Amino acid sequence: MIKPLTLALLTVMTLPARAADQWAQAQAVTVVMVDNRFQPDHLTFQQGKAYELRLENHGKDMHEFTAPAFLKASTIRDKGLLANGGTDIVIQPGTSVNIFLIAPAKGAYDLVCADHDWDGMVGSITVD
Ligand SMILES: [Cu+2]
Repeated sequence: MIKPLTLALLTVMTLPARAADQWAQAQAVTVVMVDNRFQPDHLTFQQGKAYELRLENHGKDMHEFTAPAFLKASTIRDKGLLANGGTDIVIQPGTSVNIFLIAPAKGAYDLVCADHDWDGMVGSITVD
């Protein structure tokens, strides 16, 4: 028979491994940013699933993945990659940012580039 303390220890030791597993199994999703568009401009995620979101800026201008509601509701592994109070991710020209996240509750979320929404650099996110 396993004593309660042993069981508790086993649980504590198992949790970090399971979290690591979750990130290791993250599905890659790539968004390319050009001047001034998201490609693709619509993203679909599944609630509770882990993703590695790769944001590549192929443009000459800085672009931002501005999705306040989506980013705030998601579980973000590397919160240090978030800018402007957690509302967006800044991608300098010719660089990329990889961010691991777990998709939040089902729904529709806005996506824009805060610098170029005036030029139609907008998109959308759906979580199923
Ligand atoms: Cu932009």
